[in-house]
Amino acid sequence: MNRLDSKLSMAHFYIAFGAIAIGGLFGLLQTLVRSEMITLPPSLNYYQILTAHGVLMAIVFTTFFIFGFLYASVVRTTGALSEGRRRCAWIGYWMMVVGMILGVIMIMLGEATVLYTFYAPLEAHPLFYVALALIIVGTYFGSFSIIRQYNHWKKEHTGETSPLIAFMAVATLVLWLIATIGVVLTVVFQFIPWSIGWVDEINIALSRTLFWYFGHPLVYFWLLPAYMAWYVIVPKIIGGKIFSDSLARLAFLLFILFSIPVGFHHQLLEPGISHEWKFIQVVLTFAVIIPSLMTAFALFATFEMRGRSLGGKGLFGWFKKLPWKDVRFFAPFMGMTIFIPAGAGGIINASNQMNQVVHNTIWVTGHFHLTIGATVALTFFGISYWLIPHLKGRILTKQLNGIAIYQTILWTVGMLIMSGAMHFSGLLGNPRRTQVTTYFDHSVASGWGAYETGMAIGGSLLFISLILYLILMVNLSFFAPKGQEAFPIGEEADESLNPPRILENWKVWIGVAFALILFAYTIPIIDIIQNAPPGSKGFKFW
Ligand code: HAS
Repeated sequence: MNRLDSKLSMAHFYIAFGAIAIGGLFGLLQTLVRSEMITLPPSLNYYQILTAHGVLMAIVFTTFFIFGFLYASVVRTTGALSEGRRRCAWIGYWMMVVGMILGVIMIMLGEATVLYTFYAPLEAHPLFYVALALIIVGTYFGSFSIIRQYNHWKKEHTGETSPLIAFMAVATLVLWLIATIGVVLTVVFQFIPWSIGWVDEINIALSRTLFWYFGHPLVYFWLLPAYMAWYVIVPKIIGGKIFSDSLARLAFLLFILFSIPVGFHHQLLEPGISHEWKFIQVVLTFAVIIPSLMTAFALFATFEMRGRSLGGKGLFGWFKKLPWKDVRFFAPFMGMTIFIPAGAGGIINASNQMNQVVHNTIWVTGHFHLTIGATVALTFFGISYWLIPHLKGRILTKQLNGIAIYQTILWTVGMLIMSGAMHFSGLLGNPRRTQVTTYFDHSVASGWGAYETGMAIGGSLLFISLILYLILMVNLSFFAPKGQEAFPIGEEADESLNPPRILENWKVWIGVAFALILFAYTIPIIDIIQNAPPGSKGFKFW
């Protein structure tokens, strides 16, 4: 990659590392406070650091890391960005940085203690919502630059199939662009006027519906870059092949179709939405599981083919042949393994009856620490172990690789302990989004103590792992020996197969996606607006 594009990607990664460092520290503090091992100084309150943790980890770390990775992937496979596209990307970057700084300042001033989902009627300072809007508009500049780059490649290579990873980057951004319509509408037309005081009340059901229209595809915006690495990069690292290029493209397209019209599965316990529409969106939620099952199938196939080609015998002999000592494979593999129980948890959440048991309990917090905090984060760690040295002209030495393996193990074990404790105590009814609750020493609540301690132990291991990770990142950025670390890009097992052209007909897929969205959302949203109860004024508790 040329120097200018490397610089662009690295600028995103530096912010991502800063965010995970501070956000991770807040995460540790939360587990220690909840388990009553420490009390915070009076200048900080639990909900403030909970908000900062959520925003820094789930919004800032992910978005900056993802854009850094998407730029690198597209540039690697379609060539350097033009001057104009690079400028556009930098404009987006600076908007995101300003938005991020503004948002964090508002949180630290105690003016935006609304958690990362900023649910109404909790009200923040208007500048917090402006900060969110800036981050999103910034991503539009970045998306524009990447999509233009892809289109340019397509024009110059008429009739050819685009590089798989560039196609995946564009699919991820198409999903993002359609999804953010919801959050932009609620932030611009509901939250900003309400927080400034231009209107007194907010329609809560509408704001949450628009939020979750965005909120669920948001989780696939986090997941799809991890899938890009699983489908395209991991096969090359293990010396194998991509099982099927067409299957991978189809999986990404199915995410565009099914990840958006499903937001009601986050609102199954909310009033004001009829059961029929919740039922329809639950059915669609089960449809969005299919591309993940396809992914699991394709990955097993890739691993088995490679293991057998190395002489693995019997039903599972191939398993032992995989390169376990290479962190570029080991870290994402741990992410995949954790995604099996994490995905099963998602299926439980999506099942209406079982959602009644787990909703608003710390089970859900356990679910998303296994998905985003483990599956996605471990894959991102795996990516950074080769991408950072690649961009900085350095190499991942054997010694650094060894430390990175320990970092991965610590993160995996820490996350399993912490999330396991969250899942179990959630089943007992332990609520999420609360500091500490004993319900006047109720017998069930007193059993949570052990789980809270488990969370603190898991959280502490995670923090140690995070420190190791940051040390490695500093090393790989500035001190590791100079050299050329590869940017692995896999090839399809059967290269004679050409993916059907329909897979790159974006008009068809975006058209079907909008049809599904209109079907799933039009009537319920009209209903929410027409039959709205009186709106709510804002509340600031902390
Ligand atoms: Fe979720 C809540 C349903 C996936 C993140 N989810 C959340 C929240 C977050 C989140 C952040 O239906 C909380 C939001 C909040 O603050 O309120 N989720 C699902 C479903 C899936 C799912 C059905 N979630 C994710 C992913 C996330 C994520 C991915 C982040 C990246 N989720 C829900 C529901 C709620 C929810 C409800 C609301 C709960 C409530 O009541 O509040 C599915 O996409 C999962 C499908 C996944 C699979 C697994 C496939 C496995 C693969 C690995 C293969 C492994 C290999 C390795 C090859 C079916 C691909 C081999 C290994 C060997 C050992 C051999």
